[in-house]
Amino acid sequence: MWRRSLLRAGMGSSRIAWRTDLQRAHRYFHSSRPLFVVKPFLLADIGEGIRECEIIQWFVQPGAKVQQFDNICEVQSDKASVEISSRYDGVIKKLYYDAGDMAIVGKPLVDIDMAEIPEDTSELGDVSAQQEQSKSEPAAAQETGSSQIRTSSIAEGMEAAAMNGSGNSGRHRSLATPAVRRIIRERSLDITKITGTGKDGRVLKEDVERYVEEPAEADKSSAVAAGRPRSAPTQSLEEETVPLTPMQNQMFKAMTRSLSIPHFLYADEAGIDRLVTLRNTINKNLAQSNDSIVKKISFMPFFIKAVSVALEEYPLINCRVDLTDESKPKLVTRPQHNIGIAMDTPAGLLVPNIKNVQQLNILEIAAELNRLQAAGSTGKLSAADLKGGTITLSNIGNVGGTYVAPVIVTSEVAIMGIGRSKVIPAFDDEGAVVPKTVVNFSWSADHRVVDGGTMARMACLVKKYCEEPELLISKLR
Ligand code: CO6
Repeated sequence: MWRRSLLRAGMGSSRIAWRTDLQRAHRYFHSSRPLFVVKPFLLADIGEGIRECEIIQWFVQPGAKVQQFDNICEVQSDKASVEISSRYDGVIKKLYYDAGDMAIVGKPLVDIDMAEIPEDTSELGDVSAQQEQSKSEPAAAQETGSSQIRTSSIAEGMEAAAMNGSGNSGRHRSLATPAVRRIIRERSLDITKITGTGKDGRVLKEDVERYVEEPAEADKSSAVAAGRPRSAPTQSLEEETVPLTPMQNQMFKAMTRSLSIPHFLYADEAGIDRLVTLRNTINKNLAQSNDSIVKKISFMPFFIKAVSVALEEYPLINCRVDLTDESKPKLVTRPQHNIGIAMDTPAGLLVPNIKNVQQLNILEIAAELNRLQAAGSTGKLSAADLKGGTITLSNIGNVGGTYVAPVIVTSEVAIMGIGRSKVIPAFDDEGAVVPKTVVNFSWSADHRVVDGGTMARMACLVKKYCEEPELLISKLR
């Protein structure tokens, strides 16, 4: 999904440049081959200012023969996963990284020996053949003589990985199609721990699903890293060191950057009985309506709209801090209310945003929230869904917990936390005890640019719109 937008953002043009280069290299290759010998193949600039990428997996190992455009490895940056293909024909001499390492843009990825093309290629792992095989699914129809060579070289690759004791650091991970690998990555699983039941041990989608339901004992450590609950108590009392999942790596970097922001927390309680009544009325009607694509709404669309309407009065809370010139910090105002929603997905925390909330009504917000939730739960959020947020809401209420102190990202100046609503005893105007539905709203703001008074006033307005939703509705266009 990210790959598509990355291609649009620049990969496409760099591929074209490579191709022209290639054509030149190809001609040269045939006329003066001995001059090239071993050539380091550098990790090219993949755009968007990306300086390093994680090596997700290698498709080659030392000794493998490659041709131009054969895939060498798959890398993952902050924004996308990309398959890197060879610019040259030759034989891989050296891999500079293990899977899981961070590769630096502009530095060597592999060494390719362009002179060493053996006469009898059947002795080498043929990468193009391996890739062809791993792309075709199901693989049952591979019966030709050449496919036997492929099969053995793939088997060698897997054996080598096993001999390396290769978990994440293996040089050549187990077989799976790119689609299955993506599912594995999104769920932060380790492919080497999943028993593949496809041809030559290929990991199939159903193997992943079976594994998720009943993870093998050996994978307890990756379950720990991904923060999933353990299904059974472990016998081992030894400490383990496990790598961060790709999602944790991103979270680690984003939250480390957030440390540069001096946060303050402001919290209050809102009584939402009228909102509960309004929502019930709307949901009753939606359930009977054939017109609406939304069949039920949660409280979130109201909270989101309340924030957007309040932002009209407090645009500072929708700004970002521009530190391009650190000696002269600036504020960038943003007319769009692209409201980020912290989402608890199978892959971990993701924050897609609903664009231009200022132009949407409650049902339109609900429809977009449903779309993002469905995309989040199936690993289909796009780069566009994740980019461009201007403020975030983090509702922990569906998971549980009354209070939350959320953390701001560097492209925003505030975030709202929402706890689980509950019914408490309260006094009415006559002093009688009555049931009251309350929810805790908390706000973290960047104290470099937002003062407590401004945040409190904005928070009180959001609370008012949630306590008196008729007022919110009166503001809708
Ligand atoms: N109170 C009571 N009930 C709630 C609440 C609250 N706050 N929120 C949801 N729910 C109910 C909701 O009404 C649904 O119940 P029914 O109406 O009976 O169907 C049910 O929980 C499920 O709601 P759902 O989650 O499907 O929809 P909702 O629109 O409320 O929330 C979401 C969407 C994407 C926000 C949510 O699904 C989600 O992923 N929340 C977790 C967000 C998260 O992980 N935040 C932590 C980020 S890290 O902030 C952070 C500082 C740290 C802690």
